[in-house]
Amino acid sequence: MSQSTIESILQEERLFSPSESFSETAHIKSLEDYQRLAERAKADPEKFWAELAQQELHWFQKWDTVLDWQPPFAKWFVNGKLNISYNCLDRHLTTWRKNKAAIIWEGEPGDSRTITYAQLHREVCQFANTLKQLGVKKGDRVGVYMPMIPEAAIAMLACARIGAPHSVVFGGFSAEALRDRLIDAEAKVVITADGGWRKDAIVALKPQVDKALADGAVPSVENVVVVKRTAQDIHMQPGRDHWWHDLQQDASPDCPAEPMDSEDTLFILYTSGSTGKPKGVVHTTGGYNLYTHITTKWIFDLQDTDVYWCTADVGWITGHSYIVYGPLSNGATTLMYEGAPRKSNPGCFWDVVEKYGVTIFYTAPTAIRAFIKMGDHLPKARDLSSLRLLGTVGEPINPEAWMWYHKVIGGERCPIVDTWWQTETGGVMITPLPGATSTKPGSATFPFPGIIADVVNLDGNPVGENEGGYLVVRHPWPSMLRTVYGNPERFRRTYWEHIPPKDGKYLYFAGDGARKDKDGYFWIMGRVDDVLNVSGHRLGTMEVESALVSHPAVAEAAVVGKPDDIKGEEVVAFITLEGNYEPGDELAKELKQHVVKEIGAIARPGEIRFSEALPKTRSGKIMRRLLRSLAAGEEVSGDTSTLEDKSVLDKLRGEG
Ligand code: 7RM
Repeated sequence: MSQSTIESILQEERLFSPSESFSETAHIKSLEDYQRLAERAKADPEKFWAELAQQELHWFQKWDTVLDWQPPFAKWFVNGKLNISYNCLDRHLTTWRKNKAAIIWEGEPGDSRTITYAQLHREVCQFANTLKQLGVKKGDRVGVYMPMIPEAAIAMLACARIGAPHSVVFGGFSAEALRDRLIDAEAKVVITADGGWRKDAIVALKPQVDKALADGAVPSVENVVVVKRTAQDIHMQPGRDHWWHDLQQDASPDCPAEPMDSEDTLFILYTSGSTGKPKGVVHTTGGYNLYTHITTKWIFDLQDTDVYWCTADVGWITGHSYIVYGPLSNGATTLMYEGAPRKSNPGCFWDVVEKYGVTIFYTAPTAIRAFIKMGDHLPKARDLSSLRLLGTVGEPINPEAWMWYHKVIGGERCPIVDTWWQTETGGVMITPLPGATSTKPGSATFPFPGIIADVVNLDGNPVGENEGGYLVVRHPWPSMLRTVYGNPERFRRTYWEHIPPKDGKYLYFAGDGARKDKDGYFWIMGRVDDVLNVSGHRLGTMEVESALVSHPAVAEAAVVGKPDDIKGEEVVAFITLEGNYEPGDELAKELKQHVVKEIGAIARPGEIRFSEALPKTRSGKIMRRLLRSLAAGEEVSGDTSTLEDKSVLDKLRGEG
């Protein structure tokens, strides 16, 4: 965050209270209601979660222990048996929701589809049988590399139905990134599409899968299932590749949901950290089902008449928890949109809101900032009066963007829920409850009932009012990650030992900086590690650096984030070259393209700066703090006494 943003946030005093009419019908109606819940949960967390699990979910068999906590390893609802696909589908079929729209899909260009719960159930069962036909068994991992089409949700639910953990890889990731993830997860099958629509163009997905699997690079993959979406020519490898529609045609719609153990893995989702390759975050069945269910219900105040739209991609955790599992578990209507705002159609989001009468809209601050720039005339030309609740996620929202969202999109009548959470937390952790919480622009407000969050120093002691510190969680929660796939030590080190445990008390370290104000409101300041947040997407500086040094011209690379008005942060790479290469625009372009090839377009550096040397400490560590200041065009301040060669700084500034 820039200094000016921090200052404006520190002065933020405005308070927005929920309207009486909103609170009246809300699930959680008042601050007192919230406090009562939070206190009850704090006094006896296990009882609190057990009661909700009993009320809100269908269990084939009840658990015998609510929580088994062997820090840092947690088991929730031990020996309970359930199936999240059953909770998202089957249980609604015996109610009036049978013929309610489960998924409204708005595709590109001009396609659309509405799928009722009964229809979705049938398709999921068929695809579950298809997977079985391909030899997928309980416990086998399935890779999903899809555009934003209903088949992505169908594939996920079908995997869940037979107990095969899915690992969804965002369709914007490159073949190389896909391959790394498929190898790590040892996926047996990959589900993909021929292509997808991205800003008026077709992006090839199947050819990326072919590239990822080439030369037997992922020996575990036996079959590839391909949805025909864009219908361009693609290569189908006999014996390995199958068309979705061919397989579905022969599949029986009868497939009972497999009773899963509460702690059976539901999915693995890769996310960037500050070191090494992306981590496979493991989520299990029971706790994740409960937590995404109840957070969706209370935070978005879901009512049966709502048309709920989360603009994320299913390739991210937000898509998993708040497009697919949370809404469907509640029997809601969830909207899936394949498009994205672009020059040729800058008002497309508002067209979708108007067309379907969207009532709840959940998006990222980066999108809001882009809309501000595109102009108020776009939303103002549409009827947005159906909206009753707005949400944001992915990065801190600056108060200006919050106010614009409130006024121009929400017509000053919609509460805004600024939801803080992570891939690792599975569901939203710090958030307003819209009928209860008075909001302050830029603050995620308070922890969800049952979540004991705090701001501490590196000794684990709480910091003072308005003092910056590290955001932690003090007690396990149902949807917490259970481990890093194949690497429990990394799980322990990264999240639970960063702040050394004292007297057997473990703190979950989120990697974010935060402060609490005089009223106890949480203000999230952003990452404190080497993780960037570019347009709400997490990116490890090391990942981008590894991509860069894999290019023959690059001797050394240091990547930092530079504040950006729209994207939040932009990737800036400082590069030293191998002796026989010359810096120049051509090479800079080539290096940017190289990063796109290695990771994907989301990681493309906005700027490449060539340098003869990088600023390092005497022990050889790159001083990113200095590079960040340089990238932001700020005066390099603070302590430079550990800098090994002071002339490097002058050279980087262009004064050498
Ligand atoms: C859901 C998601 C997680 C990181 C997290 C934060 C940042 C997310 C907010 C936020 C401030 C928010 N998962 N973050 N939400 N920062 N206010 N409301 O984004 O794993 O991809 O990223 O995103 O830094 O650690 S994620």
